[in-house]
Amino acid sequence: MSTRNPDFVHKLVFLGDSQVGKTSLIQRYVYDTLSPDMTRTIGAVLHIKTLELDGEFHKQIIWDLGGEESFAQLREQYCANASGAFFVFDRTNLKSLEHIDRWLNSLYAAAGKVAVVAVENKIDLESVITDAQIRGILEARGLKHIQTSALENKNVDVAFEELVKKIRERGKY
Ligand SMILES: Nc1nc2c(ncn2[C@@H]2O[C@H](COP(=O)(O)OP(=O)(O)OP(=O)(O)O)[C@@H](O)[C@H]2O)c(=O)[nH]1
Ligand SMILES: [Mg+2]
Repeated sequence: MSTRNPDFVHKLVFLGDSQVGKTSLIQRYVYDTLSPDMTRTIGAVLHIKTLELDGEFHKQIIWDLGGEESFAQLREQYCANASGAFFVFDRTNLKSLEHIDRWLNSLYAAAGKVAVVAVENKIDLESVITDAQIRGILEARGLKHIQTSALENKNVDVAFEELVKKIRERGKY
């Protein structure tokens, strides 16, 4: 796969509160591992993975952005020319979903109305958020939602495929 030049290059950013599992999802997707001693992401960390979809090669430049408030300004710079974004929330933490507009507003302000996929992470754990709450918040914002577990490797690759498809569809029209 790496020997062929990509047909497309996408810059993807990971948004969402600290500790929702952004780094874990990326680690799982890119390296198929999960470090037991994961620490908070300081600033921004780059990862690259190529995805083949319908015979086309999509090079994904993946920015893992630390979710802590103190990195807000830095995140804005990394969002500036993003092709798409993941908004990740943690199903054991309602606030991480309720904070959605902070994340989307700063993304859209920096990058314009780019493609977004919402990710409900930690589905291996009991949820404290009802389906109605999730639907209410996400549908009102026109977002599709993927349920993942970085820990158990559930649907992580599906989330990336969804985002690349969404970016690709927008590019066609
Ligand atoms: N049970 C469970 N725990 C998870 C899952 N994904 C991540 N975690 C745990 O959640 C904690 C936070 O994960 P991180 O990936 O560091 O979170 P983050 O969003 O990158 O946090 P910041 O870098 O501070 O923004 C860690 O203890 C992970 O092991 C999951 O799918 N299931
Ligand atoms: Mg992190």
